Amino acid sequence: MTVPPTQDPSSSTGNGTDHLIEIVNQFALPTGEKVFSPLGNGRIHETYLVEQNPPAPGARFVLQKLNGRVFENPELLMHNFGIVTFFLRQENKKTLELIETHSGKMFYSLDNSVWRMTRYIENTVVYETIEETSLAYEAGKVLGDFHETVRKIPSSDIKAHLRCFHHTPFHYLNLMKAERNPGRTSIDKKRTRDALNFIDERVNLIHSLDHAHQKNVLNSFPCHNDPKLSNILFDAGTTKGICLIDLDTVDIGLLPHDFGDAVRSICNRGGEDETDNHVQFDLKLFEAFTEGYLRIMSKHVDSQNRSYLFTGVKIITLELSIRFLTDYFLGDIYFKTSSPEQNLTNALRQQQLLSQMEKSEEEAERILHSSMTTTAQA
Ligand code: GN1
Ligand code: MG
Repeated sequence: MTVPPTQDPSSSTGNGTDHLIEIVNQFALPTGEKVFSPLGNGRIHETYLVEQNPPAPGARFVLQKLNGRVFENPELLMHNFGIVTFFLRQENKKTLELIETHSGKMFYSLDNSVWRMTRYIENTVVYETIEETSLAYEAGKVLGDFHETVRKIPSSDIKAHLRCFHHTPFHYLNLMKAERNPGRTSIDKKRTRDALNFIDERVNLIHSLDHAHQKNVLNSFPCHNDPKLSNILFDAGTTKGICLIDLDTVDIGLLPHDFGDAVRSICNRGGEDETDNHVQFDLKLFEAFTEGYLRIMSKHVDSQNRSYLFTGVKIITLELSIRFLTDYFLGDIYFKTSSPEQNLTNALRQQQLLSQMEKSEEEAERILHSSMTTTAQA
């Protein structure tokens, strides 16, 4: 399923988007009337497509209101955004292009909100789910290309701005607190008990990557930290992978987390949401993604990182289930939701996905082994 680039554009002269005009006017854009429309299905930010009216070639932009609850430090976030996009451009890789404000700032602050503008990348699509292995292969190349470039950035150039973003034990602790002190009155006792039991049975997994990191078994480097399928752009004509978007989570991180998050979303043919089809972890998509990724990155994936790749896949799936469930208990304060049960259902869907991953683990490890060997020889 693709997400259309525009949905019912509303004119800047009406339809409840008037407040956006003042914001858009802060950015160094061509003059003239603009139309706005909601863009994409991100769970965190408000995102709009801004188009020139009448349309003009190359005059489409993406306006985002950053979620200040999630991203408390926009200066550091935008610093990382600047460094990463600079490095990518230097290596002739496609990436997001920032539109500065008239006063040369990277974002505009208004009433405790932060707004940021980038150029819309034309002739591209994003997918919520895929079936074709060729797309999974392309997605693997996109993440591989990204890692290959950002690993050259000195870690000290990247500013830590995400608190414990992929520290799974931290999320587990938050879940325990939320369960004891929920923010909603009506709780589905049966389904939450099942979900909690599932998590409790996997406490070792929760701590596994953290332990490895503490023992310096896994080195950290600049990561995307949210390379899910819908954060990857594909060429609308050729379906070649273009680049990763949504760079707000760029921070120092662990390779197995990025690898895992991409696999979690790309290889689930059922999709992430309660309204989607049945969860289905697809080893053919896994094989294609892995091949695309390792074709570029195998020379940089040491034996330690290699041995934790599938752990990364499982842990990020469990972690997202923990985060959805926590948000359910807290009353849907973090993720955008469109129904009261969505967070709980989505938590259970990630658990179904993890169960399938566990059943496929032996085969997945075999694929990783053979892909490492063939790509190293290529
Ligand atoms: C959020 O912003 P978006 O929709 O790309 C979330 C990710 C989750 C993802 C699940 C900052 O990503 O961590 O994996 O939803 N981003 C943040 O769909 O929390
Ligand atoms: Mg995001």
